[in-house]
Amino acid sequence: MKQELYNQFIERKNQGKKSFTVLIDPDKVDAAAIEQLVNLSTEAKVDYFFVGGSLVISNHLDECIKQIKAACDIPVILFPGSPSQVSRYADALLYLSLISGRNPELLIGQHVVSAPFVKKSGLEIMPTGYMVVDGGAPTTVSYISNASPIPSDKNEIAMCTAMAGEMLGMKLIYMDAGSGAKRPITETMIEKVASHIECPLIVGGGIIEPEKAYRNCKAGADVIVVGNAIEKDISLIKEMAAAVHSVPVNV
Ligand code: 1GP
Repeated sequence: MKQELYNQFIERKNQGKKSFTVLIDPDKVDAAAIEQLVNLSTEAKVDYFFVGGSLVISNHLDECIKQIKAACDIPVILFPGSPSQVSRYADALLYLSLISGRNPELLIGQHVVSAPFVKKSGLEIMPTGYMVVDGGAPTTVSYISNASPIPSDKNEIAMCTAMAGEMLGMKLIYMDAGSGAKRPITETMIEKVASHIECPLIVGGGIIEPEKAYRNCKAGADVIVVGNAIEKDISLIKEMAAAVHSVPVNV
């Protein structure tokens, strides 16, 4: 199986380099918006695009990705809310298992059904332990997943969940307070999780200030994901990327 992008994640982690990711929800962008996002992201040296959403209603996922790929070299990684969100035009796929929930469909069920189709896509597959943490309001992901999030102050539960995910073979851990969360994940929880796993840690959900992105990285996040805040104010791309990239390398 392909490991190109994953190796880049590991290399960056080993070098102590933090990465900034812009989340693009295909339902919320048209061609003009994609062009603007790509231009600003290239200027700001954004490291990755995640493309996906809990619900993708429109059917222009392929077109959206083709447009991004034609306009820049920033890798496009699918962040699918359902097995239908697979596009062979992307570079890789976060193969998410909702390890914080107890809904067997999202732990393994949907994977079984879509496995031949996913394999055939030829995409680089990144096995990801997906952990939803309570963000202070019901988000689309918590409703759709029909699974309770980890309470925001239960750092030990988060830590044990991430450890179990890694020992089960997950190559990435993604802690998400959900898109548009009122409260992003605390630095104490990030620190607790990061200090007990070796694989790269992705953190997202409700991050609206560059300072918070910076503090999350200092606490141990390797990749910061921002969607909503950028949809509201596109100029944040530059500030967010600069904040994440300004975290000192801990050699
Ligand atoms: C959601 O982690 C992502 O799955 C990003 O969240 O849209 O709140 O930035 P926001």
